[in-house]
Amino acid sequence: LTQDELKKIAAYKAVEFVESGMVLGLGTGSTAKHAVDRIGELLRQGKLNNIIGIPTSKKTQEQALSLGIPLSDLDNHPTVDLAIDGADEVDPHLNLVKGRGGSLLREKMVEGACKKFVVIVDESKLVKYLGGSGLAMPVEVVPFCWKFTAKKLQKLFEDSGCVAKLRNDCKGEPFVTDNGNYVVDLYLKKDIGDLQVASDAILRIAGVVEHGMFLDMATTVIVAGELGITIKNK
Ligand code: DER
Repeated sequence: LTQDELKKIAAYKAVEFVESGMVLGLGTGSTAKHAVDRIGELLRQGKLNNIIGIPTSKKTQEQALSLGIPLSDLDNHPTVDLAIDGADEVDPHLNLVKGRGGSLLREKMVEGACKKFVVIVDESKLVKYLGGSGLAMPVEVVPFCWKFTAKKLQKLFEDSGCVAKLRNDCKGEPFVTDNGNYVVDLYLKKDIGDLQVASDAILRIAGVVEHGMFLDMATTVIVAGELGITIKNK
């Protein structure tokens, strides 16, 4: 099975949790895309109705619009019944790294407002500790003096061999989020220890808007692997 087929399997499994009448958080990324497509298909077939989608990015908003999924936002629906989204890393306690697609702020707002947050991943996303994949740990920062903020972030985790890099787009310009901010990616060589302490320290830096660690937020993680589907509950 290809990685994308595994992502689709996890996504379709998660959509089985969707009931008519729900207010749904619609995730962002290549795995969540399958879930949104599936929801659109079930709506079209009449197997689901009265769904209201709360998108976690402009990209997902466009996808949902093209599928005819009715949309709203957190101002009108401050409580969300269920959110389905992917993740970049999942640790054994169901803590996540998200945001390599750059949508972490809106994702964290929506997923922080939901009763159930179902995460969908292929098995390659499982890590022993957050940052353990050696891939980016995203932090959304204001563009104003981003170098100043990046230096503070790098210093914060210098014991973990942290390197902070501004994320650029394909044209070599700074990547700009849906909210008009920049993303500084942290590359860690070692475990950063207590995640809540790390999270609080990051958020104390004035130029930081939000970070990509989603701690104690996932209620269920659906993992699609070569040997089948594993469902992990909080
Ligand atoms: O950027 C994000 O937050 C995405 O949801 C990411 O965490 C998962 O993206 P993927 O499903 O394309 O791997």
